Amino acid sequence: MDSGAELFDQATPHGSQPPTVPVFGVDPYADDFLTDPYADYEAFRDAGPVIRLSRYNAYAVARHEQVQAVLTQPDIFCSSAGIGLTNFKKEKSWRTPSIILEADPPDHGPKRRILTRILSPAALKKLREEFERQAAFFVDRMIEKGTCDGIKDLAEAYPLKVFADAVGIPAEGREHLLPYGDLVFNAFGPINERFEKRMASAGATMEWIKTICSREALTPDGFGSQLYAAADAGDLTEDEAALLVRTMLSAGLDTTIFTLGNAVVALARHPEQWALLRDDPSLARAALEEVMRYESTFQSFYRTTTQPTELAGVRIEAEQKIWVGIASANRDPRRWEDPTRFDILRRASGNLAFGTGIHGCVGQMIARMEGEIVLRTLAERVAELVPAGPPTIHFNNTVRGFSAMPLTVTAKAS
Ligand code: OVM
Repeated sequence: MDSGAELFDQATPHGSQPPTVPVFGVDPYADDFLTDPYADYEAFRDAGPVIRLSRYNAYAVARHEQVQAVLTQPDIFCSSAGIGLTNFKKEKSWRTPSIILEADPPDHGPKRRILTRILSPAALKKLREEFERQAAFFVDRMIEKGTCDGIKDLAEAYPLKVFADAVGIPAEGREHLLPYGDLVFNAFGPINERFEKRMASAGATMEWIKTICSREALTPDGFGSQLYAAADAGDLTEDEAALLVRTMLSAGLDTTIFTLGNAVVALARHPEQWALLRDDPSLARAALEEVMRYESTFQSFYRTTTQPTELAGVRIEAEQKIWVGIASANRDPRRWEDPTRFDILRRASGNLAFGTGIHGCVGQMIARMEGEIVLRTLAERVAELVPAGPPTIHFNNTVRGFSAMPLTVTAKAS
């Protein structure tokens, strides 16, 4: 899909600004848009630094420069009105707002610092060996099967084991984690049919999430219990500890699962890139970074203006939702050479897949650790990684990924 812009006179009493903002009527949440959004992103970027999405009464930024500008001015482009289309100042959210993601300074910082500490390099170092052991287990199981599903057998199985264990939630009930995440990420778009359909069948999932975030439900050694320890130290209330456990379960699974899946799909579809990685497993870090640039899991979300402002010469009123095109920024030719090429040897750092600024992903080190370990383990143990059928896309308003990727894998000679 690729639909051109109409020109639109900015409705303003003041007149001291460029006369037009390009307007797009396309629905960026329609199945056919989500199937392959990249041509539309290109049209968004080429139309101008700031455009309008008329269907959602929102502004939009799709170029790297403006995405970065919006994310690094949280006082003007705030998060406390919600990062979906729902404006929390006017409408009620489907759940209690997150006290970190959907918060601004000065509330945001103290919560952020607690998560930064719990997810510190020293804390992650203690987990590395077990994460490596689990990666070897899942990759070896794929090799034994020969024909397997790169999504179910690896991309989903791995974080559902290692990250959920690290948070300290029981094994029982983990099947609720993906349906919950699907709701969370659908809600960062419009409250559309896709969201409503998932919500209609989510009763038991919502109950389970609530239970699992409580002190009693968590193992004594995980991240969750450390949040309750922060509550005991007086740094959080008990309710806030529960909400930050919820944040870990909301933010830490679908994101890494879809990213691992996007890595498997990209490598299976680009045999010459897979060969580079397989022949040099130390490229795992770089390959992960390029996957995040090329097929960004977190495609888009919103900020809300707190005051009238100007962005790239375009005046924007207060209380306006702005669509922030992360995945589009990561393919902006103004920033990247040959951006549609998947190239694990390029310098992909500087991509905005983890966001940037004060809300930049606080879990990015554990996410990178999972990704790097899985890709390195594949490279060390697998010779052939070949599609055995097409991937199945998973439709979500915010995250891009796949629900199946049939593969044939063979072992490396040892
Ligand atoms: C949260 C939350 C949920 C989803 C994602 C996220 C990427 C945070 O509930 O705080 O960060």
